[in-house]
Amino acid sequence: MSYSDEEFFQPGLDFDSEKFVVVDFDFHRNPPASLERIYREIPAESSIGTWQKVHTMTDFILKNLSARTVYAKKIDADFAQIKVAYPITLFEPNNLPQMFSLFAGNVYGMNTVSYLRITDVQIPDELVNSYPGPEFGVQGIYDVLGLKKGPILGSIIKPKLGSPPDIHANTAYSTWKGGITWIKDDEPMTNQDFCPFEDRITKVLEYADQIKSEQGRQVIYACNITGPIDKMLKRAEFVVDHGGKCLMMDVITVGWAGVQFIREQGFNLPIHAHRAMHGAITKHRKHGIHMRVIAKAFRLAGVDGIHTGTIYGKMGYGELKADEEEVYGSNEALLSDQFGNLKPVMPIASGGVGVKNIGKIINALKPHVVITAGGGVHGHPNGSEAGATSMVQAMEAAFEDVVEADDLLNWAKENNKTELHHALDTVAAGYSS
Ligand code: CAP
Ligand code: MG
Repeated sequence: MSYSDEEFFQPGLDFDSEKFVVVDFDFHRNPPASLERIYREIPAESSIGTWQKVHTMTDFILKNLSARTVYAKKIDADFAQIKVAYPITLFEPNNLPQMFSLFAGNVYGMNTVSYLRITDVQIPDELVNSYPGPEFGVQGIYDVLGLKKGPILGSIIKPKLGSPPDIHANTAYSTWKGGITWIKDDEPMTNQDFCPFEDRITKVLEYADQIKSEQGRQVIYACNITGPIDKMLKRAEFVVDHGGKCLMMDVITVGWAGVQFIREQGFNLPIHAHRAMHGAITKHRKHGIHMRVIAKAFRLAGVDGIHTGTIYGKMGYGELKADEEEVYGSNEALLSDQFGNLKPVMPIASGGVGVKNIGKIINALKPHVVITAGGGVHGHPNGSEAGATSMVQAMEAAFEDVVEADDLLNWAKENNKTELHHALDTVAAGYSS
């Protein structure tokens, strides 16, 4: 029988967790394949094996390099959960593409599984520490901003695309003026004819300097450098040369190698990781890769903040328990102090954030979180500055445990928070499906 070698299936094996990467898989079989066959096939096909014994296999390889299922739990006739231990020697240090080609590669294509989902990964410190990890991390971000802790309020320039550089920059200025600290380009905004990168960056950074002199506070503009690696390199250099304080990349579409490359150029700027397209990988409950695994991977690569969801916004499963599990699980992966010597990464909460739900988001995710709102700021009837101030006021209310919409309206009236009052009165101040 294919995959018959006992090495691939050793439930209860006593192994040194410092010498093995352990991957948690959920899988649904594709009949007639049996669960028992797949207990062996997944470790075999994601390490040294294939469907047929080969004359070139040696005992040494089989005994020392085979991945092995060390735990298997049958949930029902078609669904099982397994843990597969991979000898650390299978992994090239500091190489994310190879890591995912190994345990998240061919196994997804096998015709014996109908669904396959990686739900977690445990990586020994020896391998974790072969990666650079974040240069700044949570504390480094606070240091750049001169803050003791979060939450940090942010915004995304809207419309998502289309504004020319001067409008884009002026929107950023108004939003900072209203009290927001962290401004980012939207994920598909890179270097289009309607808003050339260098013109946009220059104009926005001029306003960042103006805010610093007017308000005496450091603000952040996360400049989206997303693109082919040579273009990202030039764009990052441009941001550095013009006094920028933060680089942004769409890390899923840029890819493991692109992120590792930019991180290892040593630009000495925080990296804001947008996760556009993650839903194609993380969203299906039976198939794909849990966001906490993606979060761990980009912590290895060395981003300083990454989007992981809001629980209460427009992204996610639209089911509270599932959204809590995903966001809390991902943020724990980012903030855990049990991840080699790597610094913690700042969770970024975005998507459908408005004055009506930011209080719940703050209470769920504080203190270490950047919360960014696009529509929730720029949809304010009195403009972006008022929208920004309404978000600041909603955060003040949350610190006084005033979170629910009706209480917020009374609080706004009693405390003469007109921008929040208007936001609550006149706009859908928080996404609802
Ligand atoms: C939010 C946003 C964010 C996504 C990211 C957008 O805008 O700018 O990119 O929400 O989602 O383009 O939709 P709004 P996630 O504030 O107007 O919703 O953080 O889940 O990856
Ligand atoms: Mg966006």
